[in-house]
Amino acid sequence: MLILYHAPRSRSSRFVWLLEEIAEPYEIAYVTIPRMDGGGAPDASNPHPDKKVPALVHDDELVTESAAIALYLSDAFPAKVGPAVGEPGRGAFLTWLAFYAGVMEPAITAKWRGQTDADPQAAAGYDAMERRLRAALATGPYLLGEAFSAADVLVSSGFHFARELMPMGAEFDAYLARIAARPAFQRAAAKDAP
Ligand SMILES: N[C@@H](CCC(=O)N[C@@H](CS)C(=O)NCC(=O)O)C(=O)O
Repeated sequence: MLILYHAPRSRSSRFVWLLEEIAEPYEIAYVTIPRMDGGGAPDASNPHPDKKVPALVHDDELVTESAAIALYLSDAFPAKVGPAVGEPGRGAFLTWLAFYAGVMEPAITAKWRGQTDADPQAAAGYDAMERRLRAALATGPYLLGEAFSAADVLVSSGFHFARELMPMGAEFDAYLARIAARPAFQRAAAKDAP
């Protein structure tokens, strides 16, 4: 049994999408979280140790942290959303998952806090992120080339969540259009709608 603990319009939304891409049976357990507007509250039914989302439970195994969940699902359902150990592209796949968590999230947060305007180190971090994304998507169509993967779910979700904080340009617009055309993305968006 695969259960996603999910709060709509949050970091767990992308896992509705990833699970739709995987197309294996899953359940969504809706939980509340504290929201930026002061609404919401931690939910006692959420197994996440910090009551955050996403949290995934698979056959009694709890996985938290978006990059870990993406890798767990990719490995649990081989040949669907990422290369397995020993397959070509595995190195790039792991790199993008870690890049999302270790480079993109901090860079986006720095931009949101206005630190990229005031702190040269924060600005350099953001610029480095932008360069890597631009270079990858100049060849595309996806981060791993022809093959769509869970890395695209994480990386593109940064754009969907806060487009104004992300780099602008034709290669990004084309990438997001390709993503938006995916049936699994559309099914997930409908499920996540208010
Ligand atoms: N690093 C975690 C971050 C999870 C996270 O911060 N989720 C937010 C929703 S977007 C949350 O649950 N916030 C509620 C809280 O902080 O209590 C991940 O990527 O999975």
